[in-house]
Amino acid sequence: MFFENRLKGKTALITGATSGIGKSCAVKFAQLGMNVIITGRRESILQEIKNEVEKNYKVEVLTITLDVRNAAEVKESIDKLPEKWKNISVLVNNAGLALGLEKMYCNSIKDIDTVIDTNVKGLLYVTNAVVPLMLKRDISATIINIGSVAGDAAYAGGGVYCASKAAVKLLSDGLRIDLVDTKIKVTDIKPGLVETNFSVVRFKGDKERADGVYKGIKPLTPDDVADNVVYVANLPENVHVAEMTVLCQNQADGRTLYRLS
Ligand code: NDP
Ligand code: 8X3
Repeated sequence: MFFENRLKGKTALITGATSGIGKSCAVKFAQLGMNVIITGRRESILQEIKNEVEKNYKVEVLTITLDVRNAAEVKESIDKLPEKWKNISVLVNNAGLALGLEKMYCNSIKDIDTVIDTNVKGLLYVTNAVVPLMLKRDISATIINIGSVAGDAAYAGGGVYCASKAAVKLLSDGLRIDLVDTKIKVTDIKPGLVETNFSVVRFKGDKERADGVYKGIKPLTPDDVADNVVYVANLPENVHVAEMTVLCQNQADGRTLYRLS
């Protein structure tokens, strides 16, 4: 290990831990000896991950089945955490999605609501439930929001998703300002293309179309992003990374890619 492990014995809460980046974060935190609260909508998958992680690492895993769009459910789940699980040092706001790639004025209202409610309002609901716990305990803590390079500039058909990730950037900045007199740090991690279930969800189960997104490039893996999440969470108290852009090889920004044929 090339760094001092400052995370052992601490607790992380990760939203959207049933898949992709969130799941990798849970496993990597556990590898470093953190107890993890994993959340998502799919209860059976959360349970499978808990079993796998607890079998492989000497940590405890708590599962919470929740939809981040449901403000009351989020608040109640956090409020009723057993006391020892309320000592959250790291919050990873990761749950999120894109739906479709058609022109913005062709997006269904349902899809627009789902993306904004999950990526923007869900992040706020979870953050607002967890920050008071951190403040009450006066602990050094890190909130890591998973934004995206999609939030830097819009691309065709991505307007709603891009706007939601631009909101993640500004919510991260605003929270960092509001917490400047505390021991809580806020980081917006902005990945480029990561091969997860993201594109399958975006294209509503069309796996062939989803695979096409990553054709001719070597995309990031969820573990690559999780490595950076762990790096940020593990930094010494005095080091505050505001924003981190993580791209794959041959990606220059959210819109510029060089595909090998
Ligand atoms: P996945 O589809 O693999 O994972 C998404 C996760 O979000 C799942 O665990 C899903 O859990 C959860 N989720 C979705 N909606 C909700 C909801 N309403 N309530 C609770 N959990 C929810 O995709 P990724 O791992 O790629 O995505 C993770 C984050 O990374 C997202 O915010 C995405 O925008 C961002 N990102 C992804 C990039 C990529 O190229 N893949 C690049 C940049 C950013 P469940 O279905 O069980 O509820
Ligand atoms: C996900 C990356 O380029 O598909 O945020 O929007 S992209």
